Amino acid sequence: MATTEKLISGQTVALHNSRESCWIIVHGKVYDVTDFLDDHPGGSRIILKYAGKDATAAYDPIHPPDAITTNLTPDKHLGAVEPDTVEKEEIIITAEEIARQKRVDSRPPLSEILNLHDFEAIAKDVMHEKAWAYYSSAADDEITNRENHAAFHRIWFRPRILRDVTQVDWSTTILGQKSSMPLYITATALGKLGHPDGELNLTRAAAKHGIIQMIPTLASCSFDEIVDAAQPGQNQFLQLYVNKDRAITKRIVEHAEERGIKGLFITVDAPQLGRREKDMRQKFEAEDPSEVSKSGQQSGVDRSQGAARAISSFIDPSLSWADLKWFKSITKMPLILKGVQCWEDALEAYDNNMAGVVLSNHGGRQLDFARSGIEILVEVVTKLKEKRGLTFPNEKFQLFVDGGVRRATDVLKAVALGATAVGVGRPFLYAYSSYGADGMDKALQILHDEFEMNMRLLGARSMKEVVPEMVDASNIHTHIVAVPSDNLYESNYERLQGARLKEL
Ligand code: 173
Repeated sequence: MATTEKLISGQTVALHNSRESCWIIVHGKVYDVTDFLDDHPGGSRIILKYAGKDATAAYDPIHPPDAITTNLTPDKHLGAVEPDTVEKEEIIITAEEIARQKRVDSRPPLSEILNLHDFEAIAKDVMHEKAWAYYSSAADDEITNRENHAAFHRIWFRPRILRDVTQVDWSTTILGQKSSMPLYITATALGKLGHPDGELNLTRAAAKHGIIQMIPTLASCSFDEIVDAAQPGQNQFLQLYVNKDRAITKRIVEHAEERGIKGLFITVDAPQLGRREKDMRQKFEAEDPSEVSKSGQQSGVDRSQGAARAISSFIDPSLSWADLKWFKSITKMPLILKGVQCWEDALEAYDNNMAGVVLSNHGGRQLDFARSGIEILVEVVTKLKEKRGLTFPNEKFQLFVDGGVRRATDVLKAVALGATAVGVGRPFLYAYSSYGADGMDKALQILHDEFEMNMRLLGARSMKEVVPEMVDASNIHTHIVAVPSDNLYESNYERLQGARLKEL
């Protein structure tokens, strides 16, 4: 049934530009958000900035397209804006933005990008400052963030020789689904901060390269957009933040199952979001200083908490083991706990009939000094063998690791130690944030090339041949040598100078 939508002129919208009556335009539709102002998780000020105006450009990176329609009752959907009646905002291009554009134009060609670290280096220079701060930030002193990568340096290879490695095959099966590599794209929020196509860059590259994408609860694109963008036969997982309102969670889970999602990864390491100070400082400095009182307190909502904290208040901190039965009752999808950090909880997950666990500290963004996933893997494999006689990799109870992965060798170390696959998050964000879809394509090609070479050099012709005897992880629990330097200390104190020659 065709409905004739009410047309409203841009001039009329512009009259509703105050706290008393606040209308905004998003994707050509007019909404009355007056009563919603104080409920907006990101605070009212940011909405009021766009009162009477088109807010689409600011709205898009932070919200899935349907966030506004699902949060406002139908009576607040006022109609469509009459085309060409909205006064164009004067776009002020700052000196900073001009400088950034120059850096974008100076990117080396993709052919010169040799590894995943290269994307990170370029992304740091070409991304919008806030986007970089959000993606790259981690909790507190960022010790765990660095440890995630450093921990792989404590594992060394014991390659085998003379095995005819003409043919090598690094494909595998993850939760019963084929994958061209023993890795998957893990969930990361707010994909459009880095590129206007957001998570769809990941969906498309995953299709091309035959790997699985985990769709985040807090994607910038809507869940359906991401599923619709998949090719026939392409498999996707879903990461789930459990809502305080379980009816909402139930709807999400049932819908995901209907749409063919092959695994539900329930995030269990974020009952409260960690303090990512780089992100917080960014947002704080971006505020209008005149709004900050002498005590440093701002009026109303505390906006100094960064992007993620602002939109995470729906996550249920009361989630507990007792809830797992309920999840079992509402879905047949394999259930995986994402964010397990010790063998005791891995064992509990196994005893609760989970299909697996992700040994992860959330990219170092939650509890600082949490151990790396790869370190946890070693104790989980040992203890689950001891307590339940399990051997790994194990089809019935799969172990995944994420955090710090930058090379195929990192992945191979995890597989050798018993992981089915590893999750890769930030490196893919950096790949598409710096070079769009082509960057993501290149990142996966680099990994394929690294796998091919490293499988040959290891003497493993298939994933089955990547075995514990191929690695020496005897130092994995030793943190003494790997605690990274203390950034704050080093920037506050000057280095002592040694003896120097007099000026000549
Ligand atoms: O790590 C994150 O930033 C994250 O998981 C998150 C959680 C809630 C809202 C936005 C991001």
